[in-house]
Amino acid sequence: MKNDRDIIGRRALLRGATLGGSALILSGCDALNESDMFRSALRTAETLNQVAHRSLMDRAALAPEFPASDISPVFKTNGSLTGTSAEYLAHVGNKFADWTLRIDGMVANPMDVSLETLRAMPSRTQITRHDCVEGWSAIAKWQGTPLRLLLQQAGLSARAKYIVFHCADSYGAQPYYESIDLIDAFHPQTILAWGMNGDMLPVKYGAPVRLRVERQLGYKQAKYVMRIEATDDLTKFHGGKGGYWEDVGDYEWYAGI
Ligand SMILES: Nc1nc2c(c(=O)[nH]1)N[C@H]1C(S)=C(S)[C@@H](COP(=O)(O)O)O[C@H]1N2
Ligand SMILES: [Mo]
Repeated sequence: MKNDRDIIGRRALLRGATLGGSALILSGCDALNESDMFRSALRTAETLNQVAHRSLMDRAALAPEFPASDISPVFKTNGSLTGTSAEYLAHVGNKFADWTLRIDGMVANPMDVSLETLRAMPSRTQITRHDCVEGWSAIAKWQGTPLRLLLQQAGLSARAKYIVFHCADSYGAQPYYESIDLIDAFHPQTILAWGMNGDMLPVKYGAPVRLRVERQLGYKQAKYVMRIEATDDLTKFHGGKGGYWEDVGDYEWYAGI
């Protein structure tokens, strides 16, 4: 291939001879590349690639974490303050002793995981800021099981695209639910939190487990998670937009911050 440069050189020279000196600045090495349209399409594709790459890198970035001194003395609550299903209320009465988290859908091994098992798994602790679209923020320390560990144990199907979180509360008439894509599902800060500020997660904050998906807004942080379902199609759930507020309030499905 050492001749390429010579060939290009000769072509450019030939062009130079017929089109004038300006043709010499073309660095094309084949007929296609000599077309302006092709070259500008290539440039666009390159830019798009860079944008895609940059946004993927951005999706992988960590949310800021804070020192313990920044933990908010009062953490506001919003939405449901308890699960509402009869099953959930029975679990509260029983201190979640025989509560289990269902993991199913597009997985090889559907599982029911007890709170004790969840708490015995490797966990992550993070002090992060929760941002609600209604205009308030609060910082808390969350401890929980990385979602990716559960998905790996359950044998997530290669065809799955989204993870749906089914909650134990209805807010108004509709059951609360949320969903995320696999980038967020495998993000290191995406945990099923069972601890808050060093204590067991209180009921008003979503006991026994809530989702923390730290790169997104408050309404994605599903409380009272009872079931995690892997799927390739969000349109089949409830209003079809992938979450309670997405369906009811026309909120964005991807609520990145
Ligand atoms: N199951 C469930 N999860 C939910 C909600 C809810 O009503 N039900 N509200 C959401 C909204 S809008 C916010 S801001 C946060 C509030 O969490 P907090 O009560 O712990 O502050 O939970 C989110 N997750
Ligand atoms: Mo919110």
